[in-house]
Amino acid sequence: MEDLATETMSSEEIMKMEDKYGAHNYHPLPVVLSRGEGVFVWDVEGNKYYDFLSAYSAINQGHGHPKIIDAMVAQAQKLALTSRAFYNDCLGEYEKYVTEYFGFDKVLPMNTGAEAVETALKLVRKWGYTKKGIAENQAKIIVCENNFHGRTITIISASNDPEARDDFGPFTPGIVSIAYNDIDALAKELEDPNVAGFIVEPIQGEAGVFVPDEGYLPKALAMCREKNVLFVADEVQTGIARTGRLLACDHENVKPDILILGKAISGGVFPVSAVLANDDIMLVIKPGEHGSTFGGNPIACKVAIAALEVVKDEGLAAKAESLGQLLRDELNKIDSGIVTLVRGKGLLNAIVIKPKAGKEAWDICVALKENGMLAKPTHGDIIRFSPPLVITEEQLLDCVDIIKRTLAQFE
Ligand code: IF1
Repeated sequence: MEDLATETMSSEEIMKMEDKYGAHNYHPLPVVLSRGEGVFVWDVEGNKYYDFLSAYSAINQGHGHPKIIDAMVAQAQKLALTSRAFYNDCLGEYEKYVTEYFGFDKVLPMNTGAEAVETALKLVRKWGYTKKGIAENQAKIIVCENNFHGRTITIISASNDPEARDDFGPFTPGIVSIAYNDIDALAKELEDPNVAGFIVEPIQGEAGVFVPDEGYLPKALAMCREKNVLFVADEVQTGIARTGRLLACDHENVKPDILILGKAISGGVFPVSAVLANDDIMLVIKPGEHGSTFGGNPIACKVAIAALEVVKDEGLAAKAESLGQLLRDELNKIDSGIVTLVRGKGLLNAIVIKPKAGKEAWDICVALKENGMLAKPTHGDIIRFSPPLVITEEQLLDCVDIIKRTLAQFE
């Protein structure tokens, strides 16, 4: 077996090794990271970068937060996994903590965002049949166009993105897609008595940080309540203080029937996701009807408690609110012929790029990397800017300067 030690391998060699041995299901930016601390990451050659992606808002608390790492290491050395075949001394403590933290009766612990979304979809259907009285196998769930809820077969059945769907059919039935931010489209579909739930991202991240009109979410919630349809908020990306409030739904005091969390609920150090709901919904799932090997494992429980404590202790929601406003103000001052739009909420932001001389968002991200900052394009012409929420004002302004200098290279 050839020596696979990567300590002395170059970025180039490591990228080649991944290409040879790994599935080609991603097209990463050409940078090989080996260390992270706070808002910074370093590549194998020792180059330092600002992380302006935060693993798609999973690292809101910054890389290697000591409180979270210590919680993970301590529990790992004690008891890592029991499965749910037995009780353990971490899960109940975590369940109490997280349900009180977000204001719901119960939590169903899972691992990835997609698993939590699938869990929510199963809850909606089961509630539809056993509580709303929908006829067997007739339950419908309303989703929004240009959504991103994960990559399982049922979730891509709800997607209108050809890249997500092509050649993965046949698809799960019972899903109706409507335009995002279109309250009339929702009203029309809610006339169908077989609708059990409406799942929505309070801000559509992957679509390019689409913030819906003021009032859209509260109206949607009211209409769902009137039609006895469950309102499900997918806050996997927008939750955990990212948009300037603990939850993006909090901006307009929208309390979903089912709340889906993931990513930064663990500070990005361990896969943790969660579905929260009150008893009248959560208790429709009986013992043995749903779960997962690692769901609610002791390490996940301790890591999530620590990660959520950091959010409160360090006032990360307020920081995201003020620094996000500063970032948008500064980006809007940049006089650039290739930036057509700046949008976002809190520290979930994006710029829309008008390709010029054959250069597009990808080329700008490669240039940003050369200038010491990592960001990733989405859908060709959008660059997402979502640094860890622990970034300081000075560091943020330094990043604005990097963005300015980089954009100037393409004028
Ligand atoms: C990748 C996108 C973002 C999510 C929402 C559920 C999930 C996600 C709102 C599923 C996950 C991640 C997946 C990640 C890239 C990233 C992403 F570009 F894919 F669309 F953030 F916008 N709901 N989003 O954003 O959670 O199963 O991944 O834990 O697939 O590379 P997951």
